[in-house]
Amino acid sequence: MLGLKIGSTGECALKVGTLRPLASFRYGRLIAVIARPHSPSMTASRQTIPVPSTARPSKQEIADLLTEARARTLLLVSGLSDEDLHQQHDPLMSPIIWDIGHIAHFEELWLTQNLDGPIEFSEMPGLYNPFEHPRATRASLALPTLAEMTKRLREIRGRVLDRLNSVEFDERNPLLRDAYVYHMVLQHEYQHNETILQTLQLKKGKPYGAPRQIFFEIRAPAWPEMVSFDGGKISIGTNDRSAAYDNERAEHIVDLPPFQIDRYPITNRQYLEFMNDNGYERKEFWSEGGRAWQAESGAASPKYWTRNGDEWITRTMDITRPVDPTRPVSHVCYYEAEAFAAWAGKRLPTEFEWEAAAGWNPATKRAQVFPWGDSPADSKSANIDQLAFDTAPVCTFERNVSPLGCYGMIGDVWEWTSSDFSAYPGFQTFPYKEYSEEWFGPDYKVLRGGSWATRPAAIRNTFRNWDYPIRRQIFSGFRCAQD
Ligand code: AVJ
Ligand code: FE
Repeated sequence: MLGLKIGSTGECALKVGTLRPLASFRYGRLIAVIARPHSPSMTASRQTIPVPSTARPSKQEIADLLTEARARTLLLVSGLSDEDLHQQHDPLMSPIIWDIGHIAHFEELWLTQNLDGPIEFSEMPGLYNPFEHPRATRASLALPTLAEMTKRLREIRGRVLDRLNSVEFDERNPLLRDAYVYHMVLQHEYQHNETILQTLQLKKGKPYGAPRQIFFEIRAPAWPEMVSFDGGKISIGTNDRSAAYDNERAEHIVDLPPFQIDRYPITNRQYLEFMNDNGYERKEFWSEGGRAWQAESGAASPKYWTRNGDEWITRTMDITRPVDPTRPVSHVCYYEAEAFAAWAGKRLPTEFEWEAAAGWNPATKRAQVFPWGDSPADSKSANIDQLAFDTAPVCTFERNVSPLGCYGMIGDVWEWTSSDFSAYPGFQTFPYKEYSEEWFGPDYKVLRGGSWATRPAAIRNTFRNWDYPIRRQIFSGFRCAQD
């Protein structure tokens, strides 16, 4: 019998507002990270970002990861009232309490029921089944109070850990091989954390008091320039079956013509040049879809920007300040990115060009998992893992550079690409069609690279996110390419 340190009766679930140090992760409010020029450094003990250490983690590691994921979810919502949690802050988003319940029931579905016999995703309890209730209607559901929900979370987690104790990692079962299903459930909680953060940025009433632990210093602006890719055959996607999603497979060779791509994401300074040059008014830069979006939204600046005299100010959670020219532009939709690129005489990269720029290593003739190599992100690698609750000036992280010389491809802002979300050759749904397959098609554009709100184990060079081209409540920016 394997004695999990985390109790199997449910005391694993942390109380909202309290954080206990974990066996292998040191997380908590004490840890602060202050970025210094070109070497973000810690003011407290070294921070270990929780990602599975091996393809085949031990049961203890899995339990620790589950505990840590829950502690983070609860940290994000710890200052919120029941009203904050139940309110529909925006028609695009669920009430936060719904995300929390959905996290728990998704976990129950995959880590208890499913391990005792195959289930369908559609067996998710009605209340928390995303397909039965569109986001805009979820506030009218009979959702429990936080106290009731916390109890529910604890009960489910207790059963999950009990089941983990007795599970046999049968390598012939693709769900259990390399603990895939555990990695999937962890990534699901991480992804809903980012969704919750989008809601918190949209929050009605008093702005969200973000529990910030990472702060950045003002930095000299990056000189915008492009780097060249010579063209040739590169590998796209992965065959990994321990953590990657079905839409990242199969690994395949793509022959890319030469192209150039921006060394940095587009900064607010560059975006302001576009705006000051009447970029929003000059129809020649806008596609048909872009014009329709402009007509419908009336937008003429990134979301969360407001004009104050002759200055632009922006709000990030509870901080309102002048737009920082050195940070990447964020909260722009695909059409805004497309129009900027047209104004600059450029275009958006395809997702293959993006992936080549992020990870292709011409010296080894292979694709790296991350821009800096194959080792997972830590707090020195990139602006990632939420606790900055903000973007960082584009040259804060010296290590966050790819073999081609592109900075900031992981973290800070998701980057729009020109690619539709579609299946790779040989695609096979695994383990449920509602994750990827249902969304393939021309309605969605692919975004790459994760944002500051993404947890490290939910991002890698091959990871593909997707959204409608009109969406900009997501933490989205872009960089440009050209032939
Ligand atoms: C990959 C971010 C588009 O939020 O719709 C969460 C992630 N899938 N629960 C989404 C997801 C199932 C998904 N995105
Ligand atoms: Fe989900």
